[in-house]
Amino acid sequence: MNRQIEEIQKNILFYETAKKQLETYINTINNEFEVLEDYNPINHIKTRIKTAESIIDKLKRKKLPISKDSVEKLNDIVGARIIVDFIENIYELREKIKQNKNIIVINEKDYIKNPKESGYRGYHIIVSIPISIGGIIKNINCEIQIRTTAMDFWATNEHKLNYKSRNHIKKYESKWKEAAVKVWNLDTAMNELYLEEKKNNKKKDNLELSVLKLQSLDKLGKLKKLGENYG
Ligand code: 0O2
Repeated sequence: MNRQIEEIQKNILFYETAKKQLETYINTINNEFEVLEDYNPINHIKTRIKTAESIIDKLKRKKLPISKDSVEKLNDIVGARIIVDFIENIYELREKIKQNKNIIVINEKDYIKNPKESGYRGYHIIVSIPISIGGIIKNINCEIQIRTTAMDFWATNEHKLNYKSRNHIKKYESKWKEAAVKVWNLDTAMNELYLEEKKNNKKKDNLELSVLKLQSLDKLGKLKKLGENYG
């Protein structure tokens, strides 16, 4: 086991650097929302590098041999989780990520429209980040998970008690699914309110814009009159 862990740790510098890059890109997007938009949907951001034990667990679950090659096939050694307020924000954020020229999107999985059998919901984006160390360039795939606070509430609890638990008990699976449906109902109700607010704000913005336009036209008219008087 120790030798396998050593092997994995040789690559750690690449993963550490990719994690820093990913953090920079995500923070830029966060600042973009903060400065350029009226509303920042990002609640919080977490980044992590998968532990060697968790990597080995995953390889076993996927029935892959425990080797450097298999590890390099995993897309989520470096991961970021972004928690947003409402379902709609997930898709707004996805657009921002795709617009960012530094981020190369490899794959997307919409577990919101197609939830997992367990009831899990979230939006996963696999991105590739080229990292150059000691003359070697490696494209490191990283996983960005986007969830609402409600989805994260369910997933975090389920992860602790069920998903990773050695005492995983089948009879509780339906209870977790039921809880996931309840969380989803709450999430969609909140999302409807968000969409309503967004619509109202747009109307208000349009109205304010029209008033501003009228004011400018009025000023122009007055200026024109002044010009005529001097002409
Ligand atoms: P951890 O401990 O969270 O890191 P792939 O071969 O790439 O298609 P993979 O890598 O299993 O398959 O990707 P998938 O299924 O798209 O996403 C896996 C990650 O999503 C998990 O990572 C979890 O973080 C999360 N996830 C998926 N299903 C569930 C679920 O039923 N419950 C919870 N709580 N989380 C889930 P890891 O590495 O399995 O675990």
